[in-house]
Amino acid sequence: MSSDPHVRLRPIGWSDAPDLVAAAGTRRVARVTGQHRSGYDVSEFSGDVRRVQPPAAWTRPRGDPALRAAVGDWVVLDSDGANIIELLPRHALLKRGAAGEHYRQQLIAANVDHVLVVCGLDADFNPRRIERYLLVIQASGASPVLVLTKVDLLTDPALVEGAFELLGDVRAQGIPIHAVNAKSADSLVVLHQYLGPGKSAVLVGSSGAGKSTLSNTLLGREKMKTAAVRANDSRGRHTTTHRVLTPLPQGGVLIDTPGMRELKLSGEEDLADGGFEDIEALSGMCRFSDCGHSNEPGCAVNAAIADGSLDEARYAHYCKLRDERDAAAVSLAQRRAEERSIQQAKPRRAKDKLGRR
Ligand SMILES: Nc1nc2c(ncn2[C@@H]2O[C@H](COP(=O)(O)OP(=O)(O)OP(=O)(O)O)[C@@H](O)[C@H]2O)c(=O)[nH]1
Ligand SMILES: [Mg+2]
Ligand SMILES: [Zn+2]
Repeated sequence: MSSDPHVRLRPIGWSDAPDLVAAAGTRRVARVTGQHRSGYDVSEFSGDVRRVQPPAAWTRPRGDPALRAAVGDWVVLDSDGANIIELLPRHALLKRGAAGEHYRQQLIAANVDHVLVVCGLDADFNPRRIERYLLVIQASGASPVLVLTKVDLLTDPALVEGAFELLGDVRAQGIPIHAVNAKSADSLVVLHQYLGPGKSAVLVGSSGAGKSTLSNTLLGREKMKTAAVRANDSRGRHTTTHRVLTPLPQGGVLIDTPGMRELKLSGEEDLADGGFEDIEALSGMCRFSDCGHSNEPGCAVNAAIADGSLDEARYAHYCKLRDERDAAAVSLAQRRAEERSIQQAKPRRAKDKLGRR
């Protein structure tokens, strides 16, 4: 037997992070590659897939979803390899607010080093949506990379330049941007710096952006199904329906995800770190500390809009994101308080029952 218990995990992205190694010990470790109603898919080595069952606590409807495994997580299995018994510590977690009446968070991927935001250079191109993605990624602990696909469809190079110009704020944050043809392996060589042994990346973006096409080209085989977008508006058909983690031939892993209709903020985003540092700083320079930036005298925000140093549309977008983040943060706090009171009520209820006997 090998003296290195994690040798088979390295090709599926094991990073030898000290806290992970310490928590795993010599137990049976696997990586979550898929999540289904009937259980989790996990791999103990490259090419392996096994359907396992989660601990009972994870199947209860309430409770913090971040305490359950997501695709990309490392978990400890029981000795038969049939059940997950523990979730190992993670270094990054990408999540969003889930659509629906009640506030919930949805986990997108865990333990990723890079989040590749995939956006087509067709009607999918939308700088405001990209800014929203970057804000959500900022809270994840992973680094964002912007991948603009379908560059081969643009016959005029000026159009590509125009797209880069519209992403000035993104570039100013130092976020890398690559324009690629997702169907060409040569074109994707620029992405190899984010992939490789010990590294994990996830692809996010709207349906039809080319996430699965990109996955297949990097994999060198047609593992993922792809489908043509609608001609009139470049919208995809939600071809990918589950998140899937796949080891790459050059090492490391890539997670493909279903196209997102809407990316709601989770409430944990920091606007200053998420690309709006300048606006947050300006707000601090107004004469009144509680300035609403409407008609107050000495308002630094209005002054910046007036002298053209702050784009009004960008400011409006910032306000929208800030209000959404604040509302989500209130819901998140309420949700956590409810969960705490349920947790605290449990032992009391058990005691009541014992007392009645
Ligand atoms: N010409 C060209 N076509 C591309 C490129 N990337 C993707 N496509 C095409 O765009 C369509 C949608 O690609 P998919 O890979 O299925 O998109 P997706 O992001 O996985 O979509 P969902 O699974 O629905 O979220 C397919 O017809 C691809 O062939 C590209 O860089 N160039
Ligand atoms: Mg897809
Ligand atoms: Zn002000």
